[in-house]
Amino acid sequence: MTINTNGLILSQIAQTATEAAAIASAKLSGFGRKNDADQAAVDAMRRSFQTAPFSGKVVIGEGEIDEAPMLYIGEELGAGGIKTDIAVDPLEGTKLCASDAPNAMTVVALALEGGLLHAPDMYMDKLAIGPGYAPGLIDLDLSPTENVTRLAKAKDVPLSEIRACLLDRPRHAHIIEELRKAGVGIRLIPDGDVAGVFWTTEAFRSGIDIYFGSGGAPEGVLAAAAIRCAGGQMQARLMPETEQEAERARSMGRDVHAKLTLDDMVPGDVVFAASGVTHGSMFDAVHFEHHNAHVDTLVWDSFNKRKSRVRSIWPDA
Ligand code: VTB
Repeated sequence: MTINTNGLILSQIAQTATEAAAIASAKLSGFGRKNDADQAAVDAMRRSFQTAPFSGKVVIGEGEIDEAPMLYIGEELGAGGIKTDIAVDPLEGTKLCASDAPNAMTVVALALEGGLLHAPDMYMDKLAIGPGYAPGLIDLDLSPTENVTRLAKAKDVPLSEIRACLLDRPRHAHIIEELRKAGVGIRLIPDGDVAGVFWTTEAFRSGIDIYFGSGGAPEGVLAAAAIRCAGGQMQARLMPETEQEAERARSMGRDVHAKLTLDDMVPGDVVFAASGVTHGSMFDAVHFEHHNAHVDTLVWDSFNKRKSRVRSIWPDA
């Protein structure tokens, strides 16, 4: 067994960052203060990156430098070491956390420099399934009916045993209607499509086989990191809504209408880590007991093809 030390180092850095952010935001779960919960996650994550043994640069973060003082795109972090691209969603589902609703989590993806698509902040259409299927099984250019029919056939189950996940938004009404007609079950989520896509990587645990619909492009790249690690399939397409957004996509070297493959979004090896904040389909909530914080984390390291589920206990949290 050859061990890739970059994968090991980045796994540790990613895990520490998602755990620190999860503990900080969990202290504010259920208090109706989504901005405070988000800020706590951002502060904790940034602090953990500052002392980490790498030379990191944020490529997907809280926004441009003029709109986000911390973890902004281009911010350089770390105590020196491997040149790393950082993608973060310090608190995915700020509203979920504020109302102590299920599935708020903290997310980090780390790749060597150039290993992650610098996705502009706009909508992205997403389609994803987990591992174990023949390459090319699903396609964004096929109808939802065709995609679920192919999936059911490949899984050797009736359509009624397929579960699809979508963000609960009026813009998805036509997909929902079509999937209902096709006869698959649907989980509509109020927020958090990184989790929605990520769930397909462990359908046996989450109950979700396929993810459909549009959400944030940065969230799409983070989710693509998980799909890549898991050996699943994902396609996406940027959805600029204004000429300004289209121009922004072009200026970042993006063909606005191109179908993005997993290799376009995550061209290199990557580490994906996520920790649960509130309880949910993949994680337990952070649990505080006798000043200790118990945190549930999943770390995936494609450098070493290693997946770890970790339950850490942090003292004096
Ligand atoms: C999306 C999704 C995120 O917020 O950005 C969504 O990718 C906002 O979408 O996971 P709407 O504009 O439709 O509200 C999340 O759900 C949570 O940050």
